[in-house]
Formats: sequence, structure tokens, C-alpha cells
Amino acid sequence: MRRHCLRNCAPPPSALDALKLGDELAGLLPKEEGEHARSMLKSLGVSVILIRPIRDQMLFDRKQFSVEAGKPVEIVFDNVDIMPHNLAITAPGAMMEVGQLAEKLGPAGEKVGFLPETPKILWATPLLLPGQNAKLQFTAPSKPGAYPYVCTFPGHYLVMNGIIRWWRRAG
Ligand SMILES: [Cu+2]
Repeated sequence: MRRHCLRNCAPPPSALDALKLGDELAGLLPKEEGEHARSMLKSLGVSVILIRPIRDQMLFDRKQFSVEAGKPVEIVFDNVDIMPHNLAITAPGAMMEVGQLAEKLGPAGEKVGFLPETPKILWATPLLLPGQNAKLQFTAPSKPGAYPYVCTFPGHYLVMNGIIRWWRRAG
């Protein structure tokens, strides 16, 4: 089930910035208009989410976001930091377990990008070195719920994590 993506399959930085800009502009509008702009962006097709680490802080720049259940999603993780990171989406409630499994790999974990072999990891990018980016494409589960995402690089998971909420349109 886990899908890795080649490191060169993400859009170039200019496209990344355009995406981020669209989302940030939507955030600058008054609440209702902002939401309207966001839903317009979404109705263009796939929900595209850009996530970056915050430099030198072992944090993702988004702590949470929502995506419509059952719809295609594209998550672009762009490692602009000075240390390696990955982004793994886990089964609901499995963030701690996945982080601990990754730490248990020890130095051998480097070979597998600190991604332990477990069905609790649903999708993950490879370990990205500074300046690399990767894209995850999948269909959001049809069942609404809260799915954690986490960097499994040793020592990061306790702070470098967030939540994706799959929501369902009312009615
Ligand atoms: Cu990390």
C-alpha cells in the first residue's frame, strides 16, 4: 500500500511557490471569501498541499489541514531545512507507535530512510536531504477521521508531526 515517489517527481520550486501563494492569498481574504477561494482551488481537481519544515526547528510549517474524504490529494513535501526529514502519514492514533518503531531501527534505519516496515504507515516520502522534495499522491480514505503525519527521523517525531482531517461534505 505504501507509495514512494521518485525525488524528481515534484514540481519545480516556482510551481511550488505559486501553489503556496494561492493558498496564502486565500488565507488573506476575509474568512468567507477565503474559504470560497480555497474551494475554487479545490474544484480545479486535486487538493494540493504544500508542506515545508521550519528551518532549524524540527517542525512542519503546517500543524493541521483538512482534505475532503474520498477525493484525490497531492502532498508536496519540500525540504528547505538544513537537516534530513521525511513525511509519513500513519493510521489514526499510530503516530507514537510509528515514531518509536523508527527509533528502534537504530543506525540501520538509515538504509530504509528511517521508515519501519509496518502497516501503520499508509504513505511516506523517502528521507529527503536538504533541498530535496517529494510528492505523495493518493485518494483520501472515504471514512472521515484524523490521520497523523510525522517525520520519522530519529528524535523528530515528538515535535515534528501534524494532523490531516478527512471531512465529508454535509448532505
Ligand atoms: Cu524531521
